[in-house]
Amino acid sequence: MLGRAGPGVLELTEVHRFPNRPVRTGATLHWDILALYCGVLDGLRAAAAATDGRLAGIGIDSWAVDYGLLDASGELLGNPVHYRDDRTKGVAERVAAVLPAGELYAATGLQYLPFNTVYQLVAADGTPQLAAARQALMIPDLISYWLTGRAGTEITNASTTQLVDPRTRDWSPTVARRLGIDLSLFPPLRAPGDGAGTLRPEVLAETGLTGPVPVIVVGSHDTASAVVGVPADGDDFAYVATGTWSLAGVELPAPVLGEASRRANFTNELGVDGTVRYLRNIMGLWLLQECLRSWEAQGRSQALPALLDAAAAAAPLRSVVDASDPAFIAPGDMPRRIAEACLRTGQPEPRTEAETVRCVLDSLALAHRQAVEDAVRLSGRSVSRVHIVGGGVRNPLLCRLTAEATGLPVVTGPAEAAAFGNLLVQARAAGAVTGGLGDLRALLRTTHELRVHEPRGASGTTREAWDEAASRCGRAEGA
Ligand code: LRH
Repeated sequence: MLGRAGPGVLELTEVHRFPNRPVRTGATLHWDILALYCGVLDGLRAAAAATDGRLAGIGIDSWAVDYGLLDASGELLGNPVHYRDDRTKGVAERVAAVLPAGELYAATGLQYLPFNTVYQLVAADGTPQLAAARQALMIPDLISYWLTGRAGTEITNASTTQLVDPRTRDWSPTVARRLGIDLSLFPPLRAPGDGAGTLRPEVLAETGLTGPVPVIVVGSHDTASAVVGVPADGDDFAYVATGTWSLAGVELPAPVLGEASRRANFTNELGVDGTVRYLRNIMGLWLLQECLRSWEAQGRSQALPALLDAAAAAAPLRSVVDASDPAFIAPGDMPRRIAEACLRTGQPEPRTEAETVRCVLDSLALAHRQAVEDAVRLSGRSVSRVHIVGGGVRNPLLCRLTAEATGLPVVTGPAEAAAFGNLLVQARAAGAVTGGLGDLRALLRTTHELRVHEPRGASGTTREAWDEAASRCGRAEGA
């Protein structure tokens, strides 16, 4: 994404897009990190062509929790393992035997997800690769290292390792020591707005950019950047950052760490400008993406808009599943797993593709509602509206259902919130714009058109109907 920002100006242009295709070798699911880096270089080449080679900055964000290991000479040791790989199966139980879940939560405030970095590192314990590793770099930090030759650990992404104390915004040496994790693997912490070095001469030569080009630290966890890109006014809002995942919650000045919060499986991820994202990770549009992939493989693919129209016409809330259920994390045959979850909870299985899509979207809307209500209850923050940002903005049925389920107005846009959040933080560091998150969001509001879905209930659903549906999907509380 090529961005332009200044007083009254905030624009993004997509100059290059490339696929991100995980690769399984043997039993292990990997990220194809060199293909991704290649895509980044192609993107920089396209940006150079569009700007006469001049860029004021580069900011990098990506999904969280995953990392690459480097050896003593700074070479990558193998492809990073994908968080959807099942190497962490059973690891949480082993960890809990050493550090009870309540203590781990009190120290880190992170929701239990089987793939949190801490579980991945424990799963990797004893492997030759980890033994040879001298440095661990989170994915955006790895890309930044290759671009600049300088290593650091960006704090918003570091907070998803479950090795950071959200009160001190620093590593938790106690957690690391008790789990036998060597924190010196991670280079020093850095924060959004810091400098991360400049592009290496080789990168300038390969991309046609003219140096020096600074790499600027942004909220390198994509969700941190996406929440900067929520165009909210004031603080009485909840957000749902939708894409492969739905991240639904509120923005707070400090973490909420009690046992009630742990049992509700709420997370305290660190945000830009000292904020905390108090949210729940919900499986998100991954459920739909995987259904589409299965149907395509069976030669039954349909255009998404037609499928969404058919889903809109299908009966509401016929069957719902728990969209936070770890049973849906791994790839493969999602329609079958959804049907099984419906049958397991005594509900009719979806009969058609449209019914399956309706089940997925009703379930996501229900999960959004539960997360928003739990966030309000547990944090005490009052909320007058819900902002939906990210790819789900392009799914009007999901946005409408979320308005109906929450009973709150839903403001949608931008779809590229993470890229806008990334751009805004860079622009501020470069002096092109000034102010706090409120000022950055005001710039977004004044330069973009937003859409509002009122909670009128076009499906004819009532609050009671959503309550009744919630009682059917068998959501297990806590870890
Ligand atoms: C969204 C996201 C989310 C994480 C998951 C691994 O892209 O970063 O916030 O939990 O990926």
